[in-house]
Amino acid sequence: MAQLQADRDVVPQQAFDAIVVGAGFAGMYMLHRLRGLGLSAQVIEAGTGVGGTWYWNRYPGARVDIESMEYSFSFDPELEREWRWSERYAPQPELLRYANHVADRYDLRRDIKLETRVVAAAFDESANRWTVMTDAGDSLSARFCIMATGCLSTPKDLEFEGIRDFTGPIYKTFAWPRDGVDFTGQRVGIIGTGSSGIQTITVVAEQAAQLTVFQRTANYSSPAWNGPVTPDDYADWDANRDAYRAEARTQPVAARFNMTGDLALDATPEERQSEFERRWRLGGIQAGYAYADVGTDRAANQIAADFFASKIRETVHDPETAATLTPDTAVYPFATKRICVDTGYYQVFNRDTVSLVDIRKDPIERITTDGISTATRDFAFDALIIATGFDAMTGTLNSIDIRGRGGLALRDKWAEGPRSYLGLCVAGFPNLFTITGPGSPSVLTNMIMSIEQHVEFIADAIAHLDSHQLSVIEATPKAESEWVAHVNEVADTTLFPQANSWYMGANVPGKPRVFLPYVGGFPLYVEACNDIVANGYRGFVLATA
Ligand code: NA7
Repeated sequence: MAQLQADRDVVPQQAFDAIVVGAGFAGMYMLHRLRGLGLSAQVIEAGTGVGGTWYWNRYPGARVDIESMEYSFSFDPELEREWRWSERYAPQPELLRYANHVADRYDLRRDIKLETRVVAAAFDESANRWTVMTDAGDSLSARFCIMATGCLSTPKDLEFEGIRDFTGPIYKTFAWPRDGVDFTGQRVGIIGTGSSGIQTITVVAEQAAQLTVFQRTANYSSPAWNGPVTPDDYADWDANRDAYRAEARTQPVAARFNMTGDLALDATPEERQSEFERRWRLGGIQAGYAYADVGTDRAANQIAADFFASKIRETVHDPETAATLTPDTAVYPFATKRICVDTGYYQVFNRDTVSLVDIRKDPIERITTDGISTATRDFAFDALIIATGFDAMTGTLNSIDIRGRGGLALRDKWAEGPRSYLGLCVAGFPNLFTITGPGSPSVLTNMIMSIEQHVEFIADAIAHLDSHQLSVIEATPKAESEWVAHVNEVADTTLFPQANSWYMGANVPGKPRVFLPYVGGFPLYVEACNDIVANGYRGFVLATA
């Protein structure tokens, strides 16, 4: 804080109504809504372009795991009509083009400062303003500070001994070379079999002379059955758009997964098999959402796990490889780690050029000058790929020195895990908002729908303040505590806490083991937000300067 004050004395401040951190979908829509209120806003973005997740994650095979027509903005029917997705699950380059289209269409770029990272933000209690510092040495002042920093934007540290010794190239899925990489003829090793790893593996396996996959935990993955969006698909979408969007909002995941509430344990084995098969053929993560009790009841969960295991056995020719690729429900229950969506993942392991190493049985000891040494073997590679995931949901917020009342650091307040009201506001941090923050449905939903709902909540809250001559909104400690208790209570009714997942913060050594998103589902969450607003922003203190 002292440093901030000192810097503020020397650098003239630029003043805005709001500063938005991040120019992904959340930051861009936030800017658009703030402008709609007639407010001045500055977006600050570390990348050289807009797009957030889809700007950074350029690895081969990267694509969205919710159907693109649903994973796109709904706030402007004109935007929807003029943009046409080429594939059911759009690849990263197309998603990035969409982000750029949005930036151009709404003339957003003039208020987005690129290649600039926010390093600190402090609330000045005497002025009721935020001072935001960037790595370029700029000091900006605003009434509101809005974090649109994404849920998966800070990669995990590279945890391997000897990683600097490797003499060949090391490619990270979250920071892939812009011009791509050609692995033709190369011996390639890849560590990590989450979504990023799985999508990368399916593409690199087609090029590499030899691909070795180092798997710590087997993941569930289901086929996308990706393909072109046909004129008929669009005719249907255009005719039913409003109904489809409304239907998505009734679903816990905010996408049209047709979750019925039926229980696996109430169905006969034949009924279950037929329902799982039907959803498997629909593609994407639909099969994971066949029955409501899969996420809460161990026996129901095992039934779903067995169905997925049978699909792996059907696909992978070598029984030992199939067994290694099959998740063990004693390690984590089905779907308590995010189910991946793939295009030919398990089939890859039928290639002579692809091999699988189970590093639970044969742990990686170190990276060497020319490859990887496990407990029993030395592997030589021309290139390594790291796909070991992110410090999810809190990593980016904690990497910024955010100070609230009395100079309290957010990272200190969150030392035992994040505390937030609705995943949107933090007690002691007035006029700070976190879009899809911890404690909100966020990553358990169609992110774009959740982003829209948060942005609209924030814009409405600011408009409410302004129209009532108020200047400060702050969550009360009581409302925050009750929300945190509710988030945990709901999580504890599910099997989620039993997994060492990034949802639990358990993928990062030393990170508090807390379930990060809100698992109550999108409709219940929206109802809670609307009820809070209808009751005069219950749980918030609204005040004049
Ligand atoms: P994930 O899903 O966190 O996957 C990371 C993978 O890397 C996973 O298989 C991890 O195994 C593995 N991992 C992580 N650290 C290590 C170490 N130290 N040694 C070996 N293996 C390791 O990240 P992704 O980027 O793939 O996907 C993140 C989300 O982005 C995804 O869920 C979608 O929402 C999009 P583990 O399971 O921890 O044993």
